[in-house]
Amino acid sequence: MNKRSFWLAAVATFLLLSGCGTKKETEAPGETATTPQQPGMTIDQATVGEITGKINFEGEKPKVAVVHMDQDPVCVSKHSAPVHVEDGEVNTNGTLPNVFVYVKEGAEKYAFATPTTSVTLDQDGCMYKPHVLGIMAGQDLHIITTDATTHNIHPMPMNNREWNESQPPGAAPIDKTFARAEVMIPVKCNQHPWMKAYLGVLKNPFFAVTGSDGTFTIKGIPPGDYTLEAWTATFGSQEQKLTIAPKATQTVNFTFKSAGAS
Ligand SMILES: [Cu+2]
Repeated sequence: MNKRSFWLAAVATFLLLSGCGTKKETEAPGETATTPQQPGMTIDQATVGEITGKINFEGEKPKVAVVHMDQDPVCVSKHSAPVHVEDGEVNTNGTLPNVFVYVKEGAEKYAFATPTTSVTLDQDGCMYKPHVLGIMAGQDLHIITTDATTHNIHPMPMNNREWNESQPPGAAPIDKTFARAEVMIPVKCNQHPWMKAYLGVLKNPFFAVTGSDGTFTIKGIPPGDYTLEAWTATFGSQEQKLTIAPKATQTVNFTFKSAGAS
């Protein structure tokens, strides 16, 4: 190697190394494992505001199928009325339940401690309760069963470790964590093909799931610019940008349409 090519190689090596360093610092949120102790801005609780809104639905309501549990009499015996598929369900007031609404962008600069409380996923009547739930990366997911039959919980992540575990009647709860942000992780039961849940894993605590009135409220958000996403299992996802002023309540509504509606 002559002197010139030595220096070229040295410069190239330096550029390569410094390039790698820059990439790491600008890594998109959700791509790295959670480190609760990572530095970040603390939130001034005196200035926080909130986002509230409603998830509306326009068009013809889809007909939701009845769940057939005949393969397991234990499941059937827990229900006195027909059970309907929860995906595609529309509330009587024309809003959507089970919508995961969350701050997708804008909260990355803050430090959030991993909650010490757990989030419970129950298996009751061979249905997951709740159907859609939010949890923070690293937070405990506490899985319980009140059914006299064996379930096999099987989350199917793209960005976290996949696993499946059996839980026979009377078994101890199963506790799990998800290291990385991921919206959404579908959960199925390997024993009962109709059982479905969705898990939204975030690095921030700014999320909510709509219920039978289709509304949501997310509190404790510092003033700033954000992207809010509303995720649905059936009708796609929508985003809106918004600005929260100090101590302000910002209303953000979404409208989803049935397939075929314009
Ligand atoms: Cu099951």
